[in-house]
Amino acid sequence: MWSPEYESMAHNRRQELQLKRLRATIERVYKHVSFYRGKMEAAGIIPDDLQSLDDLQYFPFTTKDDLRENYPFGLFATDSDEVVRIHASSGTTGKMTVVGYTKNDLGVWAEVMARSIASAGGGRHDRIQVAYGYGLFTGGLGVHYGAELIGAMVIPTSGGNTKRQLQVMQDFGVTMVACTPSYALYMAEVAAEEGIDLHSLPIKAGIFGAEPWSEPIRKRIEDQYGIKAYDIYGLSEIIGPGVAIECQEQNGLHIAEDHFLAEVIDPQTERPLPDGEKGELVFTTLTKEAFPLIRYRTKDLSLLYAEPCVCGRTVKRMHRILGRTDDMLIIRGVNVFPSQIETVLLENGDTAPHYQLVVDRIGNLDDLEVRIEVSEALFASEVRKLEELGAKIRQRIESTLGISVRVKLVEPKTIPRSEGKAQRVIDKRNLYG
Ligand code: DLL
Repeated sequence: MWSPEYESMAHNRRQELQLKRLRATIERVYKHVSFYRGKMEAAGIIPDDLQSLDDLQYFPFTTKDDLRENYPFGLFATDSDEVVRIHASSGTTGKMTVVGYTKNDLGVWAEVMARSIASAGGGRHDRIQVAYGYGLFTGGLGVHYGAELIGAMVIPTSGGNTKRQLQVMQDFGVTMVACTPSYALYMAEVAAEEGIDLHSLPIKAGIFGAEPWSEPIRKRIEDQYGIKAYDIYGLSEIIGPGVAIECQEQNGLHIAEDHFLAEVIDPQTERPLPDGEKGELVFTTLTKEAFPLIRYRTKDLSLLYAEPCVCGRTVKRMHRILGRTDDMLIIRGVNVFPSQIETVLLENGDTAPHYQLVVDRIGNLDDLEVRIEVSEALFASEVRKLEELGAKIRQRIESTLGISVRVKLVEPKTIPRSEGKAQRVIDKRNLYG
């Protein structure tokens, strides 16, 4: 364990620590963020009403829409001079979800990531290839600083350039890799094509997350590399990777509960559910300075276990993610909302508002096909015109999403109409097992 005093703390002592930190966080946001003050006032509640951890249920939730409405820095709780890093991820429409970190926040993040790496069996003797993207995405830099803190040799390859990744993996004696599970599968496929025997390499473990994956995918990765594959969970809003990770038991993800307080709620009634019941994960940050969040609705479905783990950690565990309450897709590690594509299509006068997204995994790579109906007049026009339109739409979607897509213009009235909720997305990947 990287921080045994926190990871295996007695239950009642942790609760005392959580309450102390929670009260300080709520007081801070009440004082410094008008959004929270307004919401608490509207709910007729003040920070002093929080006398126990249980009282948190009376405080208002925060949603991704709230982040969007306060874009970019409206929810920050410190002066911008204190902010030393920004990250961002896709929002539901045009606007990104922007998050900020003080020096102290980066310290907390490195700490929870160091714990995560240790939980996956890593330490200062390891050589960790970080093949999550570096940039606004939190994956690359998040793992990077945790790996440095632990004293490992960090190899920041970032995503892409698969042949070079494999060369690094072989030549540098990589012992751990961190990337999305789908990229791990793709690298294994390319390794097989290149005649690289992954089993002969010293690599022993991988830290995989940022997208849903299932037990069969874990088994496949473990077999193909001859490693243990650990599930790591996190989201930019809460900190990035490192919110929770599996231990050697691979039986639920240990939540860094001294920094992030987890609840599971019924997404319909919004009432907290007891441990063991499936619902939507809600997190409250306990130590974040620049961007604290109170009761953030993740839209990720899971359940919590309170029993201590045989590994000695006493924190609560969460089940691997079981689905989402919304239509967010994760395609090649990038969060994609159908509404982002819809926005692009509506800006374009030539297409009907009927579209469908077909997602599949071809080989080991995610593939997104955007099917769009065109108007009768356009469909009857020259092929060249249609091709130009397709290319234009593709470019716009790609620049919005940051991933490549295929656009297929289809005949009028061929996309099924619905009488209720339109089925915009056909996801053939079966990601949740
Ligand atoms: O994906 C942070 C991260 C980076 C986690 C590297 C793990 C490893 P976002 O881009 O904000 O942050 O996306 C967060 O990704 O709400 C989940 O829906 C999904 N997600 C993240 N980890 C997992 C996982 C990063 N292990 C969103 N299993 C979250 C399933 C995951 N879904």
